Amino acid sequence: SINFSLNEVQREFRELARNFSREVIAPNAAHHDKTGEYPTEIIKKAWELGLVNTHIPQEYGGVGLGVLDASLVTEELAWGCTGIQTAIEANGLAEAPLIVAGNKEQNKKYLGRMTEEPLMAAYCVTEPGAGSDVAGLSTRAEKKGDKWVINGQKMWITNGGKANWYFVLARTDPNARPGSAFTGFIVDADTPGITIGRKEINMGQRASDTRGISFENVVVPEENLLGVVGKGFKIAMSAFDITRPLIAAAAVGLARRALEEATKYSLERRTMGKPIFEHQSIAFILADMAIGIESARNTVWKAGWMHDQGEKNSFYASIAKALASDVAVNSANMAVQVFGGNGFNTEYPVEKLYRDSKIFQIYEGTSQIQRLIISRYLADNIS
Ligand code: CO8
Ligand code: FAD
Repeated sequence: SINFSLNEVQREFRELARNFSREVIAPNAAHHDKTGEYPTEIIKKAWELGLVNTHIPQEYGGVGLGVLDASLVTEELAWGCTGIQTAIEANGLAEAPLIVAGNKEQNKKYLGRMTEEPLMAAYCVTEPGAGSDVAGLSTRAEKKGDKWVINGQKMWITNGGKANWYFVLARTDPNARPGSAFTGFIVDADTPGITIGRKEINMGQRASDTRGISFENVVVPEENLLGVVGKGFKIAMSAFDITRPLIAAAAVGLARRALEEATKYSLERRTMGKPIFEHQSIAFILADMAIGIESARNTVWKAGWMHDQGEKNSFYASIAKALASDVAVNSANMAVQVFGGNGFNTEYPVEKLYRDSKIFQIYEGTSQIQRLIISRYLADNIS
């Protein structure tokens, strides 16, 4: 049976996140955008309410939300500020490989501590020389005795300077095909040999902490190897099955904010003797935004629901991510248009939404990469 209604627990979680976003995130968003200051206090409060690390299973002290349920929380947090939400969600991304492949001891140690203290974590895959082309990574890990030694550089790592530990993907076999050449490791951030770069100054989502990180002879114990040697590429990809629907949920949250701001403004601002809402070309912009938001949310829910049913959802996760990112960028762009000159000005909220929206088409796999995954699936599933 198909059912679009939320149960009581889902409604409660959404309400909790909505109120927190309205009362705590949104009023502070402009400050963190202007200063680039990391929203430590806000994250701490969100953590106390159970709005951070939502995927951690209950056996490790977490709330154990599925992807669909988590998407309800993410959309609300993103409504308030996607910079702050990205900092929060990066924890979920770092934790996903452990949820996919971690053993009990690893999960107890590294997921467990996230539920005991408001700590951050980071997912380190991208490098200066390879982002879309994960198979082209050059960071390597070599076995020396009963330890692994990691050398290489990572780039654009969200929470890079704030993390307590990292998920790191490194090449362990120079010759094997991607599916067997890489291994995932959990690396404590205070391990000698790790150097954290400066905070990058980005176009948007400026509350979030993005950095390069270099690894020089970083020694990692065997017990921090995730899953099986050589299977890291698949672990890293499987993490995206969980997190791409959530990135898409965040894009929906941003688009919804843009629509709400634009609708409100269009009912107040008057030209040619009437509110601009009464000019059909403005009203139809709002209608198009609503069409995009409703359809994107449906793809988010479907991709999340499939994952929660134990089905492989990569195709649907990429559809949700590609669609919602485009909807976010278009909606923010159109909100600026509806605001006219005020839309271009930092005293009004929509220019930030426009700057913040662009990254959705880039991180967690660019819009081109989502289309690559979608089109490959079509070719592989021809009847
Ligand atoms: N699940 C399991 N296995 C998979 C999956 C999957 N989803 N996808 C591929 N594989 C397997 C394949 O089956 C194959 O296995 P085998 O070798 O045994 O046949 C192996 O992995 C290699 O797969 P491909 O042949 O498809 O590999 P390609 O080199 O052709 O490339 C992609 C695949 C899809 C292009 C891949 O490289 C990709 O996804 N690139 C994009 C990278 C990306 O998304 N990076 C994001 C980094 S994180 C980030 O941006 C976070 C930002 C925000 C953080 C805060 C908010 C959360
Ligand atoms: P490239 O891969 O060099 O791509 C350049 C252009 O070419 C893009 O338009 C791309 O779509 C296109 N292109 C590339 N290959 C193909 C192809 N085969 N077919 C068609 N078009 C193609 N990474 C992490 O590991 N962890 C993080 O926490 C993280 N956070 C990030 C936060 C921010 C703010 C940013 C900017 C990036 C973050 N990233 C993170 C990295 C992000 O995932 C990559 O930037 C992204 O995957 C693109 O890689 P690239 O920048 O190397 O671009």
